[in-house]
Amino acid sequence: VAAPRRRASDDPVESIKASILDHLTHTFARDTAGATPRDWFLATAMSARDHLTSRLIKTQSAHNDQNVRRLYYLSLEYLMGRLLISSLQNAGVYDHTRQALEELGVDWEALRASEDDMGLGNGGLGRLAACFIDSLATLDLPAIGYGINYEFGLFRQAFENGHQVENPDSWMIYGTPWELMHPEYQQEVQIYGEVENVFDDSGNYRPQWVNTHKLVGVPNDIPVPGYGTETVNILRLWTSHATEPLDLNAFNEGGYVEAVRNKATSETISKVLYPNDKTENGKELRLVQQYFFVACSLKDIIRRHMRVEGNGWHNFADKVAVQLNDTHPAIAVAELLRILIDEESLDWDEAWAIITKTFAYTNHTLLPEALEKWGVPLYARVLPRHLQLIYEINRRHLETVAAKWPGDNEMLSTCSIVEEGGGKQLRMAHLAVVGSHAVNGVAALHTELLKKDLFPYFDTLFPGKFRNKTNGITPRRWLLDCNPALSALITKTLGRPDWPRNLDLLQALGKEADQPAFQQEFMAIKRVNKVALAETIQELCGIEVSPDALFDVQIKRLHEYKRQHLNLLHIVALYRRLLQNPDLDMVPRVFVFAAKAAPGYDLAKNIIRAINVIGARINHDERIQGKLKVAFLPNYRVTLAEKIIPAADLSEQISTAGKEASGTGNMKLALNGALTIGTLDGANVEIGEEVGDDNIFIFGMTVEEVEAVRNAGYRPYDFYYADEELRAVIDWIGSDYFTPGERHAFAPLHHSLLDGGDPYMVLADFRSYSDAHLAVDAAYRDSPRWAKMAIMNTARVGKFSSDRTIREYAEDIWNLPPVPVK
Ligand code: 26W
Repeated sequence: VAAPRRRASDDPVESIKASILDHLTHTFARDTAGATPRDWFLATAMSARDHLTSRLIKTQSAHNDQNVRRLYYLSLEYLMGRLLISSLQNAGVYDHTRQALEELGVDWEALRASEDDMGLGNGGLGRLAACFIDSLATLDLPAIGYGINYEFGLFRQAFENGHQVENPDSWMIYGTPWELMHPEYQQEVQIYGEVENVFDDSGNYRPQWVNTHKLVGVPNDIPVPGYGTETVNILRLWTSHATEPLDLNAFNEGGYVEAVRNKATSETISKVLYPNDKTENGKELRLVQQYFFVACSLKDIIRRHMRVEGNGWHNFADKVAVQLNDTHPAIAVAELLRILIDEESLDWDEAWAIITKTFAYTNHTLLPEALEKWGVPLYARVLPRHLQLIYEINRRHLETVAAKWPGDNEMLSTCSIVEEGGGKQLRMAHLAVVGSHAVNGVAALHTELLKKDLFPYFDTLFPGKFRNKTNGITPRRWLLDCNPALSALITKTLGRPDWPRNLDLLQALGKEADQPAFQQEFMAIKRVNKVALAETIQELCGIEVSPDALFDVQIKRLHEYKRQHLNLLHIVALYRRLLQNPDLDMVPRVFVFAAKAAPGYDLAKNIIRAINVIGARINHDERIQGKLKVAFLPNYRVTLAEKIIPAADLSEQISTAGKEASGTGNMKLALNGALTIGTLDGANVEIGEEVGDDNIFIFGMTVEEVEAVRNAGYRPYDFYYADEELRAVIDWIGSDYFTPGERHAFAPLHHSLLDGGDPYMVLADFRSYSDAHLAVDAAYRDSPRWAKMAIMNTARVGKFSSDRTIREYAEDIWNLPPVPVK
């Protein structure tokens, strides 16, 4: 039945009902009888959006009217996940909307399942950006996130015969209700072309960037509401278009396909997210993506500033702070310099002062292969003027280096932005460090290693530039929204509902950790969440698991350094122990994996296959009486994480010490009452400090030990021969036992562990890891002890709220005061 136009109602539930029905009818032309869950989702999302847009307008006018200082977050990735629940929660209409839908007879679960994830990121870095913009809005900080509106997000993963297969993620094929397109703010930018050496009348060098290719960026804005506040910031994502939709000459000559070629090429830029979180060095389209979004964003920032300030370069850096999320947007340093010098005719020193006051840079990795470098010939073709400017930045930078270390040529080449030898390459991290006033690592240990190993001389050259900002996660999505039962228990126990804005309040749960009644409530919720996950495992993997088993979870991108293969070795060792002693007294375990491998990363894909195939064999072996199960859930993404994390007992954070910059999944799992088994790496160190040694299982070599063993010449065979069980496990995996008729199926894995030199020292840490698991087993048998440990984890990880992280950035790096709205 068609609804009448919406009428205002005093009853919030009635007015939400009216709003949803109104959108169903007048926005989507559906009646209630024929509406699919997706129609209901769209109508509900539009109704939520109505709440947000009026607040968005109010927020933006407040910021504009007061001409406030703003933070601009530049990131090539935003891993947002679904937006419905968080939008409703942050708009403060979640309960009323649920009730409205119930009264309308709509199936809520089906409705929410019909929203596709907004998966515009690879992993930790992209999800961190999403948590940060949530915190920025919640803390009333004036901020805009800039990025790319990829038509295809991270690929969808399926398994065929245990192999990963990738499918395109066409998440917006039927449109998305959250984006507001703003063609009036489109920006034209240029790329390619060449530099003409022109001199003006006074003989000054005035280079001209000519014969360029023009592109148009059209912004799509996503509203970003804070929780428990009026602020609604925006996430502005650029879509690329051609300046001319059609080449009329070609068209008139009958070249129909030729006529739209330029359009198709231009639109390719925002087509697809690169699925690699290691390296895309050398990929031209990736460089074009970076420049396109940086150039559009800077133009937009300058437009906003000049609208108020006229020709106000003098106070640009007072009003504008730009954070570079890794080096992916580091070309912004050269682009702003080009604008200031070539277009605005500022002199070098003035321009450089503005730049270094404006930019700050966050480093997210120490892995050498993940550090961005671009070949000079590619740069010369795509961004010829920027290359000149980078050379000049480098010339001046090397003057300071030479002044500090006179006569030291080695130091010059170490510190240079341009790497000589082989083909010349631009080191984007060096450009970002030189062009920024602050550089930060993402965990205490990571920042120390950054100063010591990655940029040793820069810390001496620029004292005080390097800071730590330990990562955090938003407690809204990662507790309030994903674990409603635990959230309700917390609100009841604390006697106040505002803990999602002040996560340190959870400390008070510590007082209940010894209380049997509280322990039972806490663990009963965990069990309900495990039952739900068990159903999902049945649905997605066809594996039956018992919610009484210990749920042992490793969920993250698949990478050698994260050592999913160490976990696998332990599983195979347990399997072997059970076969040799079927009565072995052990706590039944369900090993849960979820991970995507970069499509070109063969070893990572081989590890996925090994876990799938060996897991299947274990799952079907009746001799072990269901004591071991292995489930690799396909298509890991934010939505799946929200399902797994509340159900986890044990959190695997087992990277080789010194390799994981921070980790953020470790924080999400601990917050939801999972205990960590982990190395002293990344933020694990700080999690251990917060929860206490009794409430975490630490194993393995420290950074110093890793270094010492490597310097002494690490030989995996030493460990292989010294440990009978380890040797048997590796030999077993290397045989065709698990893949009858298919020999050497896991040869890449087997090779990596032994003849390949075991670069991440899996063998060296195996025994210590296995022992830590025995301690886990013992702790889990003692249910009150385990419950207490789990509660202590939830109670003591308040530090890892991204609100704390963002407050530190705002105070220490951005100098950004909050601006309350109304
Ligand atoms: C395409 C090249 C590329 C290279 C590196 C893409 C993405 C990257 C990122 C640096 C990879 C990444 O996500 N790093 C992770 O960042 C998280 C947030 O700070 C940390 O918690 C993780 O430890 C770190 O691996």
